[in-house]
Amino acid sequence: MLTLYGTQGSGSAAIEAALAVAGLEARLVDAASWQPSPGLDELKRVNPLAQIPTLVLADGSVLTESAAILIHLGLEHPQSGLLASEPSGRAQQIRGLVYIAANCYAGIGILDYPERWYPAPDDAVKEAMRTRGRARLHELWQLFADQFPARPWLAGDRLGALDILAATVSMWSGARAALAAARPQFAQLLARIEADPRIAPVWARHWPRR
Ligand SMILES: N[C@@H](CCC(=O)N[C@@H](CS)C(=O)NCC(=O)O)C(=O)O
Repeated sequence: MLTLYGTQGSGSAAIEAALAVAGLEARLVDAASWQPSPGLDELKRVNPLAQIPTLVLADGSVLTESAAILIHLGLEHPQSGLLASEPSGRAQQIRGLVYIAANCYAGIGILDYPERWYPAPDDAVKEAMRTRGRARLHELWQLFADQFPARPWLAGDRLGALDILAATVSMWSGARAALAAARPQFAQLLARIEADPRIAPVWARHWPRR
């Protein structure tokens, strides 16, 4: 049995969506570093960073990092279409997954926790980091949209891991509104991904008021 640590509105939505696409089940443990809970105590024992998503595999090994989890699921379940079987397309999908994790997701971590990156920031510093950080994040998304074409999905002829991670990480820090204005076709693609019958129920649980 797989165990997935996560909480509503977080990056664990991406892994829940990927599990749904692959037809896999997991024990879900509600846990997040920002809300004390028995689940958080359990999460800290398997992932000292206490970040979500964290997935514990059937053999007890711990997988962190959204891109790594998605790549693992895609490789383990080739019939899911999470990753392309054709090497050149798959290489671009892995590139896109790492792009989102390394650039966009990491940037959001700085926006959410400026005090981890700047010693005792006062309100002015926090505001300056937030304003410039959001603008930088939106630039990073636009560069992503320009470089990763949908044919008709980011993962090729089937909706896959890259679609799922793009749809998840773009939910935060105003990225969707910025993309709707600057890259409307890409924003429409994100809407199509969310509307997929395997993804829509996951989104309804994580973002019920949209
Ligand atoms: N590098 C990780 C980042 C995961 C991450 O930042 N998750 C957020 C929730 S969406 C988190 O747990 N933040 C809490 C913290 O950093 O204390 C990944 O790609 O999965």
